[in-house]
Amino acid sequence: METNNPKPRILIIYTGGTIGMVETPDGLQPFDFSHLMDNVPKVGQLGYDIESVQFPQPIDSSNMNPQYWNRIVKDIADRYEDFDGFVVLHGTDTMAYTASALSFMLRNLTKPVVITGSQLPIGDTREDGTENLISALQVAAAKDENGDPMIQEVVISFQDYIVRGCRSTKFTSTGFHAFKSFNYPDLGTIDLHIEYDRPYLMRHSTVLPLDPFYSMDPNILVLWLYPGITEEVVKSQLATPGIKAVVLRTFGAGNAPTEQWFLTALSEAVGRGLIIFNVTQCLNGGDEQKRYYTGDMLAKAGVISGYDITAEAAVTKLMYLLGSGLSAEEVKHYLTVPMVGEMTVE
Ligand code: ASN
Repeated sequence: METNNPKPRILIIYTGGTIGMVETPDGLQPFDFSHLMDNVPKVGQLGYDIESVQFPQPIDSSNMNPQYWNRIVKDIADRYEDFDGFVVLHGTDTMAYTASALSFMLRNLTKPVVITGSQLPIGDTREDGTENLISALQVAAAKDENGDPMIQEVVISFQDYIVRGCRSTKFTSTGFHAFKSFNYPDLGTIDLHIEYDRPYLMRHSTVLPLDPFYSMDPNILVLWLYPGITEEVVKSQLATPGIKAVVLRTFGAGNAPTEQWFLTALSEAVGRGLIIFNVTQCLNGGDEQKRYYTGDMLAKAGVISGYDITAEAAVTKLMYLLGSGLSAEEVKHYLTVPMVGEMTVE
């Protein structure tokens, strides 16, 4: 894993988002990342070997989808051996979904994949993009005392924090500190120095060849509960044609109404083969399906606990498992097992 080249080699993948925009006579436009040094000359001061690739049409991340994830995965897989680390520049709106998706799709990843973006365009007078980009490059280049990559997983590096990708959530649309990991400690802090919180970093006992995955199955439904939700709404959503799994956004410690029509609708859906995954609406904490009678009723109806998983990781984990050609029983089994550090099972 050590390289003879003393200069860190980093590949930047520019997908779009606010970060890559500059003011032009026609307003804010994405800039050409092959001219990165002209637009962000400070990057040159790092002294790294940097190459970049970009989406032909940079996107607002609200348009992110599994085809675009495939493209990012392919860009990394095709050049995996050529670089020490990868920086993905991405809009903030769906960054936590992409960070979660890539965590599952980049199987056997042992190099840093650092995702960042910004809240203000890099071309604005007052902006957060330059600092986020430089920090992300430094995180992607960091080595430990053995010469191994400090980061060996997908992370989001944003403003003052480095967080595990599959634990991240965008929690403010205006603040510069836009991402948080509510249920897992930060992996590092970015202030005068970049400090890593070693016990929480992903480490691998074996280094296997990267095994990219390209078959995410988007046939899932997110059902958000609220007091007063009607039988018609629940039943019609659970009858959505083609869906194979449901992320059920429940209350508190994984609770839901105990009205008979609701429990019957769920157990009938489970009986038809739908996989129902219980993910709390709370940002912090998680499901304890057995704690309250209301949660226990869900377990009895065949609903699987998501513990403290984020909604972003739940959605992408289901897409990954459903796309893997597993049996329903195998999918249900893997939902209860942390695969890439996405949840804590006591
Ligand atoms: N709408 C933008 C995006 O997600 C927001 C941003 O990047 N700050 O692409």
